[in-house]
Amino acid sequence: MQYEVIEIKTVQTEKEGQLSFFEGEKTFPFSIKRIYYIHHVPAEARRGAHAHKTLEQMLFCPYGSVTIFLNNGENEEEILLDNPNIGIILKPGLWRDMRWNIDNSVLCVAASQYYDENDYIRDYDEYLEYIKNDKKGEIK
Ligand code: T46
Repeated sequence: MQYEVIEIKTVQTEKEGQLSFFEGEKTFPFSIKRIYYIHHVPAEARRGAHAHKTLEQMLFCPYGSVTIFLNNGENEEEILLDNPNIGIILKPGLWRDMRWNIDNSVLCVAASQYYDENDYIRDYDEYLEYIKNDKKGEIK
């Protein structure tokens, strides 16, 4: 499946606590055009239910716990983001859902492109058709 779990560099600081950071193209396989974050979400809420045609993203959860469900039309995998030091890079073409496990968890996303609704596929049957054509090399 087209994703990668990465460890976000983290230092134990002299003052209490830890500090995590990432540095543009040193950390990412793409240059960041947009950052957004999702917050004030109650536990058990689900979001997502879409795929992206070209967008690459890095998701991380600096506070709380969010499960990411990935589906490539054949297999499903789930990744638990409950540690601020862990991120997940999602390649284009993956169907994703997110579930909030704890009230007010924050999901942050660094994205390779500006917001463009035309990049979304929000219908699952349309998604299956899209990846079928993609595999035949008809989409580029
Ligand atoms: C994704 C997951 C992880 C904007 O106006 N600008 C933006 O940059 C974004 C991301 C969204 N929006 C608008 C579009 C919708 O009217 O915000 C509204 C909610 O978006 P959506 O329902 O797509 O939110 P999620 O949480 O289902 O999905 C979001 C991202 O949209 C998506 O790219 O991969 O987080």
